[in-house]
Amino acid sequence: MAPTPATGHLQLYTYFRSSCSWRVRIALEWKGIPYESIFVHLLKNEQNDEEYGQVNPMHQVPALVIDGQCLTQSLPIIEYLDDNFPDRPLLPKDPLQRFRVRQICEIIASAIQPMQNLAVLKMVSDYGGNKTDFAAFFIKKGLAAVEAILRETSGTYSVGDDVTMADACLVPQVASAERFNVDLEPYPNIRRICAALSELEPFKKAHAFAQDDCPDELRWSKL
Ligand SMILES: N[C@@H](CCC(=O)N[C@@H](CS)C(=O)NCC(=O)O)C(=O)O
Repeated sequence: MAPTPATGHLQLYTYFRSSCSWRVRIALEWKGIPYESIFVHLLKNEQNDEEYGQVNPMHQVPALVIDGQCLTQSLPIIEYLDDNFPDRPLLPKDPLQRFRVRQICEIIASAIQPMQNLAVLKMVSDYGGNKTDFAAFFIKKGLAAVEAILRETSGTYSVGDDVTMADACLVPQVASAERFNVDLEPYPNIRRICAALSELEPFKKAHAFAQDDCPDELRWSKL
């Protein structure tokens, strides 16, 4: 199916390693929607610049500027894209399947990602905690729950045989798990699905290591 042309110039405020930005990049690439990346360097704290606060008062990425609107929060952004660019849908029509997709997304977006977020981990360290152990605890708990759901819902991908928003959340989350040295052995369905997704061109293009703001030592095109 031919991708829907964009209605205007889209700008994505993004950081290569940000799992939330990565989700939106997957959705844009999946639908073949052209966009311009505006890089916000999280480790240089650019998200907390006053100027960026005008874009996203939460001082987080991603933010998507589309048709004069500035959208924040990755999951509503993906749903907005799905509504406005309905080709290659990321949400199933069947209500139960749609529920399963959102259920998986919610675990990743609400129960895992906030616990590995930069600002949260900085505070864990500031209070004397071990930030890697802290993040890994919540990643393992969340991935175990996702794995249990996938045993019932997955086909080739997370929910059935079509790529969905759940897959757009899963791939970046698994990359974060690897960064926090979480052993993925206990999650065979997650590993199988991510391997299948990694073969797809839109997932390759959206990958952290394919981004122009990725440092040369990690960037695929420079290796
Ligand atoms: N719920 C938000 C979370 C956004 C978020 O936490 N973004 C992270 C990167 S994945 C961020 O910008 N962190 C900056 C910080 O912690 O200072 C979404 O889904 O877009």
